[in-house]
Amino acid sequence: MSEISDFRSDTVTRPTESMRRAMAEAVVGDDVLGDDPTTLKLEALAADIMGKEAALFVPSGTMGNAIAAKVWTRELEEVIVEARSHIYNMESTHLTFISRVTPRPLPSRRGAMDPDEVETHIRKPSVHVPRTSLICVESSHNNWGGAVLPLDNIKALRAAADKHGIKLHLDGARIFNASAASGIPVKEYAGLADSVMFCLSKGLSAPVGSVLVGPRDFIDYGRRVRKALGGGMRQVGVLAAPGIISLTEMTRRLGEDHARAKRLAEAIAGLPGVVLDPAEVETNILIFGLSHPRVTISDFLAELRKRRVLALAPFGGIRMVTHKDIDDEDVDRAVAAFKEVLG
Ligand code: TLP
Repeated sequence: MSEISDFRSDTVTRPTESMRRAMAEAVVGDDVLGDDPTTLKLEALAADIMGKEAALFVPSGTMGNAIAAKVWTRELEEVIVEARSHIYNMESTHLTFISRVTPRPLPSRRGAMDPDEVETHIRKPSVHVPRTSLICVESSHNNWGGAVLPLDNIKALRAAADKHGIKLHLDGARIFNASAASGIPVKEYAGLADSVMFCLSKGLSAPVGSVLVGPRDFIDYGRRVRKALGGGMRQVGVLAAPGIISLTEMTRRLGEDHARAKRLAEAIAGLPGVVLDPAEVETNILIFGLSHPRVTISDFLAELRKRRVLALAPFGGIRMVTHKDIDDEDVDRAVAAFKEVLG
């Protein structure tokens, strides 16, 4: 058990010992000049795992999504996003700020937008209306409590995109969690999208970094956009090295995090005030309501903190995330704290 049981996010994971060793020993060069061997190795590995032509190592998931949107769209265009998606809500409006396109948020069933509804919102350009050029999906879906998008839903959205000649981008920050939960290889998800962004620095425990994958010309132009955004990095092999370990060693342990999230959900679901259906916990994220006669959400988070349990409430619901640095005792500590505070 850690000193503090930090359930705020899987972004809090610390690099493993082998990652720290790999960082110290990484062979490096100037990646802006294209000769950092460790970064080239990470990008080749990522492209191969996802079944795409090329990959680009980026400092953050936000930058990866921002580059994808920028490359796939032009001004006077529109992008279909899911209403609770990270791209729409939590990335500081880069769609308008960088790509200068209009987001068109659509409702969904746990992240899965209705393909017919999506199709009715794909707009042909006219002097009055923008052209829709991109659909963005997210899996696993952060703000839908780690929900995994059904493969059939992505297939139907792919078909709609093809029918109208537009692109499909997958925010796969946690695509390895989706894959671990569904048993569907990441390559199969990636094969349905034109581009995928996935994060190394969440459940996969690398200290920094995400990867954008897609066709060669998309990545070539994306590399220029990354530079323009100030994301060209020099001896960045020291950060790519732990990313390689994320992909070769850390993906296979995600099921453990999912099992702990489930156990936590089952233990707290019946407690006074907790509004949670454990059946909806598919991966490593729990989001639940609190409706208690005495305890408000902010009091509750403060009481948890006193008991060395950290959680967040980003959109009114309480969010708890399991990850490598949460073990069974951390879960027990959290459950005990819940029982004490909620009575
Ligand atoms: N999400 C963060 C916070 O919600 C900001 C987290 O702690 O989970 N896509 C998805 C689905 C994400 O959850 C995140 C990060 C990102 C993109 C952006 O990644 P970063 O933080 O690397 O820019």
